[in-house]
Amino acid sequence: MNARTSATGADRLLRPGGLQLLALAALALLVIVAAHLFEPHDWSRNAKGFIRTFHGPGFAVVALVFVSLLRRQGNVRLSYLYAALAAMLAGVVAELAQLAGARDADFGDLLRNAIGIGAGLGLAAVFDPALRARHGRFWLTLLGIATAAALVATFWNSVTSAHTLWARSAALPKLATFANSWESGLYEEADEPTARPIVRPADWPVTTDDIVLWAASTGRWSTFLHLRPYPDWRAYRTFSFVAASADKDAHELSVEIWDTPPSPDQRRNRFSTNIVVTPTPERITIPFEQIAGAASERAFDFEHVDIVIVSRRGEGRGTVLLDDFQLEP
Ligand SMILES: [Ca+2]
Repeated sequence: MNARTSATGADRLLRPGGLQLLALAALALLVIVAAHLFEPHDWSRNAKGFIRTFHGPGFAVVALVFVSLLRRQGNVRLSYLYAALAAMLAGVVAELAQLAGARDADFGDLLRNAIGIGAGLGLAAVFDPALRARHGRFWLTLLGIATAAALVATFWNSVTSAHTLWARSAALPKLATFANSWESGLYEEADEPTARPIVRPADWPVTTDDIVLWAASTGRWSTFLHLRPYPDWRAYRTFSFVAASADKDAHELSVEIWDTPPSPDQRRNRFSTNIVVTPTPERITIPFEQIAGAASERAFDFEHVDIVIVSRRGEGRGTVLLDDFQLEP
């Protein structure tokens, strides 16, 4: 007797036919495209970055689901091949859909997808009884190692990014002290690659930790720090940090604090002030009333503070020390 005709309803669900597979694939594609077009405008930059790290893990799950469905159809190797092709194709369609949307299409994303798909399929293959019966210990071990490497590569960014987000909120009211390696994830966007944490000088006023940020400029208007701070500042009244010239000259710095526009067609509020730093370290304090004064057509949004930028005005070379960015009640 034909096993298919005697299949129970549950069996049929577990062994879907061609039409059901097509319907499931269409549904999966819809979910994947929707996830790619999801762009919450008032999220902080780091939170947006965090959801982007789900590219690899998302496609690992997609590939795992695809291959589990296809494996019930029969041919073992073809199931893996078709699952890989279907998942890659879904990724390409999702990237193309982004061309019309707010987010950018990205070839790097396709590479991350591919590694994620490899991780998902590898995981399925390692535990696949048909493959385990067919291949020897050597190939299974090799597959296991490759799968473990792909899984680490796939989940690494999500884990470190989640840790940075968690540590950043746990560190409040400190915004950046430069003493923790996770903080580098908050200011890595600085366009001057010359900023680096160093051991604090002997006479430094902040003694809660031993590290300050040393930053150099080589030309005009160099950005020393491009900080993506914890965004919700509503419980505080003052923003402050410690700064000093790291050479014998005084330097004029520009401090900018931007909020996030509530929608892409609205402009952000940009607070900007200039300060002079000398070799003697000083705490620069900026009350929120001053920042609120920069608001144009809407109030400054202290719930969604986006970026703090410290840059240098003027020409020529200059080095500064920055430390202990914090909020105060
Ligand atoms: Ca410090």
